Amino acid sequence: MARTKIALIGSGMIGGTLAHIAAQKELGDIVLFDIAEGIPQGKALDIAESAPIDGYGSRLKGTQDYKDIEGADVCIVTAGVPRKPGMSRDDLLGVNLKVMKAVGEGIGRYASNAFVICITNPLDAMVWALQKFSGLPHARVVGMAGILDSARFRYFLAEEFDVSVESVTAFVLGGHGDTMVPLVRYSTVAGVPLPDLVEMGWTTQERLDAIVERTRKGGGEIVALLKTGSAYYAPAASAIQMAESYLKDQKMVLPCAAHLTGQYGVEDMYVGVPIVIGENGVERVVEVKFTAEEKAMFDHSVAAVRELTDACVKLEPAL
Ligand code: TXD
Repeated sequence: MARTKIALIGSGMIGGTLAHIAAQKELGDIVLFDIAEGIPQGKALDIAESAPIDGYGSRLKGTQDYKDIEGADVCIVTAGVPRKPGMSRDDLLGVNLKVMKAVGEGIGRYASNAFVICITNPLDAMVWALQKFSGLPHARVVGMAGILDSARFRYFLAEEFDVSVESVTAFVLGGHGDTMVPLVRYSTVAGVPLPDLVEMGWTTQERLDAIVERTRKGGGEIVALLKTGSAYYAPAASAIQMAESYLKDQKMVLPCAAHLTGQYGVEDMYVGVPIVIGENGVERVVEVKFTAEEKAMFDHSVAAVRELTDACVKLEPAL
């Protein structure tokens, strides 16, 4: 049987962390790709040198050549540039859109059977463009954001209630960014919804609202602390969960940026919704009912994503 191959396109902070986790979990052999010479090779070698100590058999390789991703089963894309001082969101969009073009073409040429997970920001627009540039089916191109956003929400809630993070489930929808929609009604401690917990006196509405707000700004909180970059441990863990659900056909229900074809009233856009990930990629989009207030928040978030995809089309009319 052929060995499973995982290609990491972009070998920066998240890419390197992805390689380390994937190796420790023995998810497959790992190819680190980056345009920066030496970085993917150095990280691959460093992680490979820890294998005798930790005892895993994954093989690692660093490369600047797309040919090396040939036949990959999973591709995880973090390639791009972060926002630098003086750079507008549109500047970032333009630069990373060009990166998605190169990456999409590389994947389309050498790894057209892969399950592709995009992490590059602005996430919902980049995964939408990446799918088009790669030509891969929508069911095999997804974006990572919701797992991270809900993990942050779960962590903050677990701290608030002094319970295990594993007893907390959370439901976060919409685009990745300040307009994301944490759904308190569907978020629970051991099945008990958050509004009930407020009634039971576990917390107050004000404290819950503050936790929702902290979740929305969770990425910025880490950037403000690190100063030189954005989060990478939790984003990498989130993408690995998606890859694992696909490779092991676990059929986990996970909040991800998925292509919508009418669900939630959205056409041809990638937006964060709960999906089932199994051996066929996105096997189902879970469509829940909204209250009027939730629908308004979701629509507002979708409009923000639409603005970004429209900006992509202006820059790349072929999209
Ligand atoms: O929830 C989410 N989706 C996110 C997204 C959470 C956290 C961070 N998020 C975004 O992920 C972040 O805004 C970035 O767009 C990506 C990757 O974050 P990371 O922290 O890993 O960024 P780095 O360390 O700058 O790494 C990016 C690498 C770097 O090594 C570049 O040399 C490389 O991308 N790069 C390229 N590789 C291949 N091909 C091309 N064209 C290319 N351009 C840059």
